[in-house]
Amino acid sequence: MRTADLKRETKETCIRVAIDLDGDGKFTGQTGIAFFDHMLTLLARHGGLGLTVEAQGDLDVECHHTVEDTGILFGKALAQAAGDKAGIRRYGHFVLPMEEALCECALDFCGRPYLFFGATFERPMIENYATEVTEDFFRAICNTAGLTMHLECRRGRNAHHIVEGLFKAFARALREALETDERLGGIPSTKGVLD
Ligand SMILES: [Mn+2]
Repeated sequence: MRTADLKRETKETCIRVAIDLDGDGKFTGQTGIAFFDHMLTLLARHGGLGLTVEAQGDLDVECHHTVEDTGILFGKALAQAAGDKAGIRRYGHFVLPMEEALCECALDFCGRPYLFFGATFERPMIENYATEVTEDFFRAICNTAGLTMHLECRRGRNAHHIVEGLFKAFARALREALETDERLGGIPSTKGVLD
């Protein structure tokens, strides 16, 4: 079973993330940020994940702690559920059109954290979601999951489309990287270990 169920509590947030890498594409839970829930819903759907996120954060301060801490825990859960990564493809790549926005994600589930993030937003807020925390969310995932990732928006106008395109491109690339490929066999590294 490629699953994990983690909880993290600080003075700023209390979050539970449960993940099933071979899940039914369903998201359950809530974060108090409707647009972020919308993103997590499509992350589960396009990532082929079972995903539960129950987050209670200091939204009276702003959304940053809640979104970033969810990323920290999502990344930890991802790493735990993937285990030693035996038999997975390891790499994933997707170029995703979302109307006028074109987003690209290339990732390597190699154990080493790195993020290049290339997207800017004309609109700072989508309701109570600050578009700038999109980078913080994905950076937190890369740091705790040990993902090397290049995530960018080649072009786009509407902030909703750009953020959604980034989440969907990540979801599809992640799904590919997590798929098993028996021809690769064992740990997909000539080094013999992915950490
Ligand atoms: Mn949408």
